Amino acid sequence: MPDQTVEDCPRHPFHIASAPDYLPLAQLRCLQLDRLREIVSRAYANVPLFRERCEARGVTPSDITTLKDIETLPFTFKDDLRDTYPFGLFASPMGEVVRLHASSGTTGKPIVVAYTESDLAVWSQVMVRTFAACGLHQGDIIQNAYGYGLFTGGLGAHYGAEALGATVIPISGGNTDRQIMVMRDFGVTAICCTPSYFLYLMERAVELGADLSEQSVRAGIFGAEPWTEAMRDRIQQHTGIHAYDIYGLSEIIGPGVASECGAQHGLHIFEDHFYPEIIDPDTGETLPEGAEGELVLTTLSKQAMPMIRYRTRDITSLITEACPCGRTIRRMRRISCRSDDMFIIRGVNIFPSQVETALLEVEGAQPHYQIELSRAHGLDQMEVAVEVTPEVFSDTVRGMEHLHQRLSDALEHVLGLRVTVRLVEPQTLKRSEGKARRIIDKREG
Ligand code: DLL
Repeated sequence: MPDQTVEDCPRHPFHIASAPDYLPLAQLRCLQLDRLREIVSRAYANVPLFRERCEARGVTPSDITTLKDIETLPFTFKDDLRDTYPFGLFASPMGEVVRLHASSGTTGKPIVVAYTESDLAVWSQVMVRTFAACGLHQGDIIQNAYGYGLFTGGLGAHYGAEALGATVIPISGGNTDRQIMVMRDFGVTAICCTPSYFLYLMERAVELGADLSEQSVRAGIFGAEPWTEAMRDRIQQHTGIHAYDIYGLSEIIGPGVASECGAQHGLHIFEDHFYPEIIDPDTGETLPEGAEGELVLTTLSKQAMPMIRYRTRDITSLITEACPCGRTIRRMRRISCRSDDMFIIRGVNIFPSQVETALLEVEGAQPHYQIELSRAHGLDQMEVAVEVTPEVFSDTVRGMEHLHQRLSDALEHVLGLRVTVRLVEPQTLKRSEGKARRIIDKREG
């Protein structure tokens, strides 16, 4: 193009690392099949548990000749990681493992995950693609408030931000007042943290007179816990930033499995590395594309710890239509819940995200809430504690009663049953610096 001038070139050229997001589908499927065959052979040769399970089913790596053949392979469960703790599923000798992370279980031992040098390179690349999909580029100043340490959030986002060419501030989680000072003084343009921690930052910023809507930050890269569209609306309206949803899990790599793009409608799965299936969580049957079920992921390139058909327990569905952004890799809907988080009250299945959606519809309620489950006389009880705004709190008793009524009605409408609502003063519920703890289950057994 001899006439091309510097002015004609995009200021932030298409990031080369994002190229696999746009592969023609036929090429992508061939790449996936090649990688699948290779990773299955690797796991079969090096991971005794996987080989035994394949043998029990009578399948060998050479039987995998199409992508659909993945359905003949055995699942891997979180308990497999616990049962083989700490290193039982590794497929590389320790001399090739250059990093370990761990995910703290609520009970007992954590699960341990491993990376070779090439795994770390893939991780950085998928994080570059995540940031690029969220509109970030060289020159951005990224405040990384995901926790550093054994949690994958901090270091995963860190190396991705550096590989993007952005400036990363490795502040980690917590120390909220300092976060706000840094955000303002360093001219931060994007922040990475859990959505619940960002809510806390928003609240504290107002108290400190550092309104985020007046600052340079334009994007939030939020993940590691479920959140709702209603929560996104709140965050975007109050701060003017774009709030993007990113998804990942330690067992697969950490953050960098899937990310929203500018369309903010579904998360693109980096499926040249992480092959998705949606199954019926009860029967294990593969569901037709578009149906909601449990996300199962296979790592197509992970060397140190290949995960074949890993049961994530996260509930979602794949979006079948093409995305306006032009990426060809498939999208999944935001994770509505983990199947483990669902609870049953008086025969009704309830997901915490339904509670959040209902609460945020009601003016006067804050996005700070907690669900408490208890058992009285053999019956399960559910109470939702929700903070009210300072205006409502200083209002008349009638005003509070009115809000109480509206919240009870909104919850009944969404959940299909009447639950107890407890209005609490602003700032009484514990704020999270990482993943929020929304449910306190006091039922024994
Ligand atoms: O949370 C990795 C991560 C770090 C993802 C930073 C995004 C950003 P784990 O601690 O192993 O890893 O927790 C994984 O968190 O199975 C989901 O249940 C949940 N989760 C992660 N991202 C989202 C999200 C990291 N965007 C578990 N929406 C997963 C809903 C999410 N749930």
